[in-house]
Amino acid sequence: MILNTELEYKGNLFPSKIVFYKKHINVLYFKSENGAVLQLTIERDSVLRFRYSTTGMFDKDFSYAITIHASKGYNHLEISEDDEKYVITTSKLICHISKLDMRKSIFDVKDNSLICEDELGFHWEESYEIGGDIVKMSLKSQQGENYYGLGDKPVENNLKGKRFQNWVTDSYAYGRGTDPIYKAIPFYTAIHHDKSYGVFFDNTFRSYFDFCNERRNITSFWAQGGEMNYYFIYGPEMTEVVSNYTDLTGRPQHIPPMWALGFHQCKWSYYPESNVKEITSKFRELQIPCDAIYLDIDYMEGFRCFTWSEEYFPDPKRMVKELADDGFKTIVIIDPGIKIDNEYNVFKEGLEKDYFCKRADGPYMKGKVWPGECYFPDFTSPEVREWWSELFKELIEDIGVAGVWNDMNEPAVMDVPGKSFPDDVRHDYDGNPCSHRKAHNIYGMQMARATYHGLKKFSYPKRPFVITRAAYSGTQRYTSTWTGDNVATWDHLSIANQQAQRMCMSGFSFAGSDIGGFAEQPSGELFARWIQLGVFHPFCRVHSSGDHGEQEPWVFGKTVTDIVRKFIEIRYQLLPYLYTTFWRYADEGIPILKSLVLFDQEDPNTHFRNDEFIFGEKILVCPIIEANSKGRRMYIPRGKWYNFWDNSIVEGGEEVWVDADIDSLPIFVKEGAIIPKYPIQQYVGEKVIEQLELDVYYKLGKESSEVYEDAGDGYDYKKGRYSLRNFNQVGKENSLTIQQFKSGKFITSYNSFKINIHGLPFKIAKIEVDNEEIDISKINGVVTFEVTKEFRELYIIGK
Ligand code: MIG
Repeated sequence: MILNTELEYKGNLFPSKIVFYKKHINVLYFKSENGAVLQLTIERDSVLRFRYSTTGMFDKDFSYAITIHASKGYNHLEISEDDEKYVITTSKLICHISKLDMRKSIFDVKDNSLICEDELGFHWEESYEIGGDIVKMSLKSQQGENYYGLGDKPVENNLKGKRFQNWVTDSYAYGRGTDPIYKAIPFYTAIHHDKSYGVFFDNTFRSYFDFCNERRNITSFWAQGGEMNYYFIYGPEMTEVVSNYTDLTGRPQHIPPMWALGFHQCKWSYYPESNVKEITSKFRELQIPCDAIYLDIDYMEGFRCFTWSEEYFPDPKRMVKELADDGFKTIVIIDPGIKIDNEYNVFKEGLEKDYFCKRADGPYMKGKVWPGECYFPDFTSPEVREWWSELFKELIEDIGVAGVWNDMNEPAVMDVPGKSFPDDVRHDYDGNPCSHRKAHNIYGMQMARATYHGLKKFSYPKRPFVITRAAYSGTQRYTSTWTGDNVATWDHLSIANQQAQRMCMSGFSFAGSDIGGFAEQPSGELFARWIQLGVFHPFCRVHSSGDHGEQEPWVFGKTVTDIVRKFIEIRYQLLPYLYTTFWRYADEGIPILKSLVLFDQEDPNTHFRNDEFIFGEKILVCPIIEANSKGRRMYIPRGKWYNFWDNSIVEGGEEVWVDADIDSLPIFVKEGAIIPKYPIQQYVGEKVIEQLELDVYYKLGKESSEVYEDAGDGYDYKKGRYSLRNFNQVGKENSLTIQQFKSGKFITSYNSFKINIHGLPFKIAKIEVDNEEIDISKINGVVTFEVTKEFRELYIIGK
């Protein structure tokens, strides 16, 4: 008779000595005497994949995170061995694998410096609770090592000393430190001795990361099932690590339509139609730029997806058209729960075709969400995704909705302790049938993916726009995201800043927070400060739960309205700059926001900074996150910076006080930058751009800048119809030269630039454009003149 009710703890098991080795092109196999196998794949010179089996057998190799477009191949691969170890050398790395116990260490090939080494290395625990192995990895933390990344964790940038869990969770009114929340992005970057590497643990089970929390000098990660399967990604620049991670897990499949980078207004909920129109008209009346208006769950008939409430929205097609005529895109919410209702087509079809998730013992997975009792499509089946994508036909093609908002896709279920499906629910997992334990973290991602494909199909030839709440690594290929149900508090303003930076650092740049806070109501001051931060986030939307009053830009009085307008106008002026930055992100995986550690990792001060960040490549922003502030202290990264407001120059490398009363914000421009600006528009496309403004910030020395433009929508840019301008600025004591190199076949609507030169240290004798002299004028110390957009060399000569 078994009386023991405690689970027996069997302790850790380890690979023993290596008794077998074989190589197949770029895949190496090492087998231990006790049957463990390490499969090491050389993905690239700087990317190694470590995959371990405790039984000698591997699962079918399948991942939702890794894109088929990931680059493969290396320049150099050499394998040697001595009595103690195998030595694998690429053009970037050297990896030692100990013959005694399979433990490994990785070095930089350039100087033989140690980058990362196993502590216990791979080990596992046979758990009777889960009826299988908990797979574990532990690494030594090097002296001065710090850690970043992990998606949406609402904590300070630097993760050292903390422990986290990855399990996608609906987290209404989460707070600082709440863990886990909506996303599972098991990727971190590390830095020590000026060198950075990253770890992507591609395991979708509930997983954990411990950064020197449990043990002072040990970083470990483990998962409650699946394989120990991770990618080691080397830099040495942290931006390269992030960019290599997005090479593996993908980048946005296209640039968003430019309007999606405008300002969005949302609330739970705007209805009926007259209310929607009231809101949109008010934006136009008050001349506050806005491109998108959202319909939350109340637009539907009894929360049935793909239906419209006849009472509130009797003629959606007409309404959407009228909104579009006024420059507004309509975006509607779609949740995963399908109401159990035999009169409802989507439900009937899903049932007939057997598309809903089932419990392990047979019946459908039934859960309560907004529509009441629901079944949930199994988005991990390709056939279901295809069906789902077709459901968008009417909404997009016929009614004219421009974007879809996927919510509750953790999946969230009401009135149950785990707030989600039970573990036993079955999933197809693209032909690798499994339980919810494995599919939970990617469920929302697969829903967003199916939604994206629907929109892509039916928006054609326009670009789709999708936003999702739940995500796993790789979701950035399909959609944008927001940080979920935050709260209208000052601390949440700071959390929003951290989360946006962290998402960018984690390869998912198209992110933003509910500006002003979702739960509770902000003061006018908090709202203004949040807008000031939000306009510098890749995704910029005001949203609130609506049960604590209004949250439109004008409800806090005239002063706040004016501040909000002023900052949204700055965003619209900077659209070509943001668009260029987005293009770089989509093309090369360069994060749109850069925490200071990403910007200048060699300056150890940056390893501990939280508030300041770089917007794009050249603009330094630091939000005001306390009430009653007239300014704040902030760290200015090394180099010279122009104060955006008055052109005064500060020398970085230290903390300084910066004035920023309620209508201002610390913003600085890197010297040498050329910042492109559009005129203020009430929405993207309101005006034909007749001139591009270029703000040139003089630098003694060289600096280059880029301006990327295309039609702002559609796919012609993929066929070369884009315009990429490369500007090289060379400043000398008595002259300034700007050279332009242009590529791409897109012809911009404007013919000239308006050039504003800031900070010129000499008096101008003459200006030559491609060797012809031109006239100049001077406004407030800023030298302003016009030149043709075709110029190749601009030469400013001092007296
Ligand atoms: O249970 O659709 O995070 O943005 O407004 C709440 C209503 C469901 C949660 C989302 C929020 C949205 C709300 N949703």
